[in-house]
Amino acid sequence: MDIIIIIIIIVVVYKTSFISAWEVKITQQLFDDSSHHYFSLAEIQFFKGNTQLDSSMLNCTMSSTDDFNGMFPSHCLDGDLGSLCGTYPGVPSWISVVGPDNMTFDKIKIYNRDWQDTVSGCCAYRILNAVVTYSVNSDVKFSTVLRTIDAVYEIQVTGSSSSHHHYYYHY
Ligand SMILES: [Ca+2]
Repeated sequence: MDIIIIIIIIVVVYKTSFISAWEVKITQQLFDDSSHHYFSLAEIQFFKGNTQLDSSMLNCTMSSTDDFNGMFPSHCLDGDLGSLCGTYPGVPSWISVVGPDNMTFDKIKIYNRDWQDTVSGCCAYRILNAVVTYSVNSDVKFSTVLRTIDAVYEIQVTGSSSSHHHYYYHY
């Protein structure tokens, strides 16, 4: 009897923790090895107003990890704009960030690889045509396509809709 109760509690806690999560997923819809449509990003940040969410409360996973170059998933959220997270060539790529439902945000910032100089730097084009999807409890609230090659992408999140803005850094 006690074991049954414990199992029920575990199931309830598991389901509650699963349900109370949001996910932002960046998916490369193209898959072309010759064009290197996988990811290498510098950072993904979330803001409520001007306040950045505590990234230590978020979790990043990826479709694969470029271990050889040390592009671990944690590097998407480590606050270091010089450390890269990256997937490995050869598989369709996605990068997912999951956070608790009580951490709300209204802006996502995605720092592309070599965001300081996307012209002479490496590989900014890899993110082109990626789809950014925001979902709560696996229910998709919006998705937007990154149709330009930018240094930093800003995605405004308002209610169930979004607007996609982008801008460039100039040095
Ligand atoms: Ca980083």
